[in-house]
Amino acid sequence: DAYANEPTRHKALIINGHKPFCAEPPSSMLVESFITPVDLFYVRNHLPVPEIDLKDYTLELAIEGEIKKTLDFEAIKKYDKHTITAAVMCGGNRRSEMSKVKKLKGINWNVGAVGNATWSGARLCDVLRDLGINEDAFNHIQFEGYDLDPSGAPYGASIPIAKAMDPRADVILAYEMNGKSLSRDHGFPIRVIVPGVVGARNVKWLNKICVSKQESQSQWQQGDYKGFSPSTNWDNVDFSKSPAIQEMPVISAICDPQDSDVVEIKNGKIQVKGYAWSGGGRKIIRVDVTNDKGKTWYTADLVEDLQAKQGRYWSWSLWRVELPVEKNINEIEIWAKAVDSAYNVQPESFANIYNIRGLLCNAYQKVKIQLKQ
Ligand code: MTE
Ligand code: MO
Repeated sequence: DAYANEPTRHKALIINGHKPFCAEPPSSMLVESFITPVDLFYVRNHLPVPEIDLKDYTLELAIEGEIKKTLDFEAIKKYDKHTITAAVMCGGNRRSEMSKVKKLKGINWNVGAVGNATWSGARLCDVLRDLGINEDAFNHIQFEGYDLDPSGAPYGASIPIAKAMDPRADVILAYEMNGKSLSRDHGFPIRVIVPGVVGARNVKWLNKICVSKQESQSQWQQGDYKGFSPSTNWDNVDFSKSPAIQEMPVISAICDPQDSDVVEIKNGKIQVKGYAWSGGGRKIIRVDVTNDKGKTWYTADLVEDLQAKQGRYWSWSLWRVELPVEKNINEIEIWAKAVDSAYNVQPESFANIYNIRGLLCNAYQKVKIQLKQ
């Protein structure tokens, strides 16, 4: 059994898949802290967790498949240490809401396939600069993990070379998460953090970096993690016609209360909490919340990364708002929508963004709750 040696996990995690292991924290715990504790950070594995001994660890650097250099762990640590705070979000986060529109394929994530952490490591641009490549002669930087499928093929993904080479894009080869060595589930000893980009490109257990004219040819870059029209189905889908997801769109979620919770009214108000995030370093500038289907919108208070620089807002924002509720009403529906620094707004309904893989699930969240007078 390739899964015989998996790490132990926090008991509070809600398990969406055992082999490979996929799990998310309960939504109310998710918004308790701006920095997500490592053991409550969602886990999305596609394959068994590899067992890596630090003294045997190597990272290969290749150009068009030809290995140019091999770094051990110490060699990576010699590079300047760079620390960022960044959210990582699965492309399928909130899929369970989209699946109510129509059947789709994918893990049934609630709102918890996201976490916010500090990551420290070497900048990818520093490591690549030492390879002495001509940036204009290539297009993509491919990554491979140590985790292998039954045929021996590794997990793989790629990002555009411009993102990889830009020092302000903050792409790092991370060896620390929240100030400690990476845990096995989150990529020990080294993973790539590509802030502002879909989780799938943040390759864990990094084994190889390849500079190439081409994107990664892996299943996860070519035949998955792509968006389609709501009318595309499994009979007419052509994966070669859609670009691989990189930067994520603006999204928010209501985490506390959750659908069908019973909530106590205090001084005529209820408290609502959640998170909001956008890809590409775009800051969340506002979160609007309504409890009368959009007749009245209340602006939430934000907790945000005050150190982040413009265009490099990789962290999520937490938000909270007190909503006034009328007397003698037993049930209300709460909606939330976020606005990012490019004034991108979330779409209202899932019906018009439905796609067969259940990705990019960023419609307004709508939760119905019961009120206790
Ligand atoms: N890297 C490897 N090597 N293997 C994987 O299965 N899953 C990807 C990405 N990197 C994956 C990987 C996906 S789809 C996501 S959403 C994130 O890792 C999840 O990161 P986490 O488990 O640390 O939260
Ligand atoms: Mo993912």
